[in-house]
Amino acid sequence: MRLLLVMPTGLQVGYDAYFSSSPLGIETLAAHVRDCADVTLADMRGKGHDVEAHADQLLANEPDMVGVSVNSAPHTKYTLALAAAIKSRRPGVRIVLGGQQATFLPQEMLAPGCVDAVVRGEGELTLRDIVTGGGFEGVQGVSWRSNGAIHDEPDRPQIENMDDVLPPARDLLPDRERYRVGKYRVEGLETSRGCAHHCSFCSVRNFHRGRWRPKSVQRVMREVDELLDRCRYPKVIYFVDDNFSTDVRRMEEICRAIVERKDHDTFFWCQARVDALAKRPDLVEWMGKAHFTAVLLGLETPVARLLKSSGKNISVEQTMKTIELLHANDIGAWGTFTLGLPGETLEDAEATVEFIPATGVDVAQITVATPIPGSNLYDEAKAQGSLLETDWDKYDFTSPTMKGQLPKKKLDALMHRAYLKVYLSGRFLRSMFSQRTNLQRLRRTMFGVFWSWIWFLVKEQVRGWFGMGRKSFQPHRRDSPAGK
Ligand code: B12
Ligand code: SF4
Repeated sequence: MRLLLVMPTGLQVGYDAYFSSSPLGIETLAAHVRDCADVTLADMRGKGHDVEAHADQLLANEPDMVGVSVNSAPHTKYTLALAAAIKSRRPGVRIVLGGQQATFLPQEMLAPGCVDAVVRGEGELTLRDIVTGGGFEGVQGVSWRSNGAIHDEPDRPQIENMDDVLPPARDLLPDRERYRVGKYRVEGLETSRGCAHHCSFCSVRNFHRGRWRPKSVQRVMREVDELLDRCRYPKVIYFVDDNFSTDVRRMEEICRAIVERKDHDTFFWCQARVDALAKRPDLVEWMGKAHFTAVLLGLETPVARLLKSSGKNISVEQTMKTIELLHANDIGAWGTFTLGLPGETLEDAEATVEFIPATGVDVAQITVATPIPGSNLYDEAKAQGSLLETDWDKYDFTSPTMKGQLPKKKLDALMHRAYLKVYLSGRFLRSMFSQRTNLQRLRRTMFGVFWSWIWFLVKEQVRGWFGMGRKSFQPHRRDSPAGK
């Protein structure tokens, strides 16, 4: 079987322009089926939005099956339009979707009739069963469509031993130079799956059924070594785990193991929680020694009421303490902040905007609370009838999508004010002239990213004036796809 796995693009004002990490999902899936299928990978991010041209390009190798990773809301409409374009050219090609967004919306993905199956949850074993068995019927974890009817097979048990997950087939996407943040080459590495916390706006907990499953330290280090030795020294290894600090003892072991690998000049990034780091100065010291240079922290808002109601359950004290510890070890703090949480008043939003520069973060990323499928926020907003938007292209994480959120113009103004305060501050500007520390280098990189974002906004504005604003993908409806 010729299997093509695709990472789609989306319309969001998002990362694609400045932070593109390799598509670990399809690379990992490929590793699990390459012995029983002829697998190729295609990463469509940053390649425009012409689905018709993309369909021609993707069909050039004559695949029998196309699998698309619908990991985030803004990929949805592009993917469905691409599926329709593929089916109109080659009705016999089977199309399978997977990823976070597809998992929680199988009916919506299958209803238009261009997609044959959705793989729910992690896909390694399910895709292998599909490829070796040649069909969808009876395969655990699949929702599939036949003659207009949708069938949901039972859930598949999760992989128990995470060491059984094979390293991603990075060799199938040989152009690694394109995976970078600013000027740095990036390689993603997954050391665990899931998170035990309950943040209302996050889908990770439900996707991984409330469990956190780690790979062993030895297994993680084998992959680190492979990247350091064989992948021409990525400048940044980004541990993509949603919460790398779930088990702080394991985290320290990984840091110690990295310190033992002296012969490299790679930086490490991860995502962690401030309640875990604030009480472990010794661990943050190990992180510094291991050359961690950025830690992504969900800081959200300083408003205690909202931190509680969103289930984040951290405190401003933990935030300030963690950033102080990180800075003391020359590690950058990448703060993500949220406007528009349910119950937020204008005063609360203003407080968040003031808080962002006051934290001293080295990267600020502000999003508007968005009810993504799989999150409690989505279920509640749906139950309360407070979803404003059903167009997935509007789920761009900078726009209001729920009743009660501030209008787009006001949210934009608040975000821009905070960004300007952070990125035009004295410490950022000073980092332009000195590049001695990791903090200065990170700020300099992010300053460049900030300007590419400003440039993007200016271009959008100008396109808007000339009526050339972003177009939404048109929904495609085919009640009975050929070949069914
Ligand atoms: C690393 C990461 C990124 C990286 C790289 C993204 C990438 N696509 O590789 C960066 C920083 C660039 C990024 C950006 C964004 N991200 Co992101 N990201 C993640 C993160 C933390 C890990 C993804 C990962 O590599 N996992 C490891 C691999 C092995 O797992 P996987 O991709 O899930 O694939 C498995 C299954 O999903 C399934 N599967 C996936 N695809 C397919 C396809 C087929 C055919 C099959 C059968 C199975 C299958 O099988 C795979 C193996 O088990 C996830 C959270 C998470 N835990 O998934 C968020 C997450 C996917 N991102 C999210 C968001 C919102 C974004 C942004 C939109 C943020 C923004 N404001 O712009 C952008 C989108 C940019 C883009 N075009 O991708 C959300 C999506 C929620 C949603 N429903 O919309 C998530 C779920 C985090 C969250 N809960 O908020 N992201
Ligand atoms: S936002 Fe982070 S801490 Fe909260 S549930 Fe999601 S992964 Fe866990």
